[in-house]
Amino acid sequence: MSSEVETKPRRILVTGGSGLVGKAIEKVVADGEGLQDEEWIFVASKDADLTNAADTRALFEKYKPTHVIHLAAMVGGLFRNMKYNLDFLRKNLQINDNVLHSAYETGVRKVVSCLSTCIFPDKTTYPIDETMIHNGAPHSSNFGYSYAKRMIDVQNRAYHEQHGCTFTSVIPTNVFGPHDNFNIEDGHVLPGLIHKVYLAKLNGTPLSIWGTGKPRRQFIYSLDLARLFIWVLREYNEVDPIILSVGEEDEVSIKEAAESIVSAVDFKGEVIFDSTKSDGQFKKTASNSKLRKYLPGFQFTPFNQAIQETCKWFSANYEQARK
Ligand code: NAP
Ligand code: GFB
Repeated sequence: MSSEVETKPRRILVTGGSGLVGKAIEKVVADGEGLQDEEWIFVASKDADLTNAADTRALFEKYKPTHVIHLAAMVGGLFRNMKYNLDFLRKNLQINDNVLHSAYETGVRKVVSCLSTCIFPDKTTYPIDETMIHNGAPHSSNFGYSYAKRMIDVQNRAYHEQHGCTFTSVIPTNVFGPHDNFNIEDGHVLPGLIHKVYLAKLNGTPLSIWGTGKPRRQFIYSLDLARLFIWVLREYNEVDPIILSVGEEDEVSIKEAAESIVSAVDFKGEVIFDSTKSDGQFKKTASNSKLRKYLPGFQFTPFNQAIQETCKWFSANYEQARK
């Protein structure tokens, strides 16, 4: 495992710093995983609209980062993607091109960007691995987001080939945790169900799980992903992406995930399945064997414990949570 040539001090700019993953990295750094000679800067759209090239360049001129963790994106669950594939495509293409080009122009030493396990080909063999990103069309529900994200991998290769840039990317599976987007229409499944079960318990109404509950997902706790991101920033120097996910054996059905939430909040009411709603992709089982080669001993937080912590956070922060 070669680590980047030690060049200190480091000023690390985290785009998308106010979001689910950004807030997790901020907490892990604040809890002591930051190093003496690292300055961490977390930015959001109020600091710069990264769809705007001039705003993006001004942000990089202002902070002059040596390293960038690039999280900023238009993000959403299945149902938001199905509604706005063009917006997901255009906005994410704009954000990614502006961030990567400003990083190159201002001499950033390393950029770690973010793909997703939902961008892989829909018709594929399993488990999915890092070599398969471009082997076919993504699922129709989120083709806009998927193609924009796949281009990050192409851009990284182009900056490396033409300018020798160390621009790489990680491929997280579905992420959840505190500071998620709990909006029921636009958010992802776990925050959506956590919000719905909170209201069902409060109002004595049934919990509605969308779809059949049969699709399968691997879920990674945001705080675990944060620790892995910091490792990638410091130690991983391949241009090729690396999947950051729990193992195939940790894949659960949507129904099982919902049962974990119901038990975490001790919901006793009726649970119904609304099969008029789409199931989306049935599965996107990803292999984490490349990660395991680098970090054989990394411990993921047990799923039920992570669900309990997230439900507790949501209930304690209901007023200010994104919903
Ligand atoms: P999130 O909670 O929705 O946060 C998105 C972040 O991007 C926010 O800080 C937001 O700033 C910022 N942003 C959005 N548009 C922007 C713009 N035009 N200019 C500047 N900043 C902008 O997203 P997340 O779940 O943390 O996702 C972070 C990264 O992980 C994304 O690249 C996403 O594609 C990837 N990912 C997420 C998942 C998942 O399940 N959540 C799975 C795989 C990969 P404001 O708060 O100011 O709007
Ligand atoms: O997290 P999610 O919205 O997106 O999960 P994907 C959708 C699955 O959960 C479908 C079921 O099978 C839904 O029928 N589901 C059940 C629900 N109840 C709910 C609910 O209350 N809310 C939601 N949202 N789903 C996304 C991609 O796919 O994965 C994005 O579209 C992104 O681009 C994300 O990359 C990580 O996991 O299906």
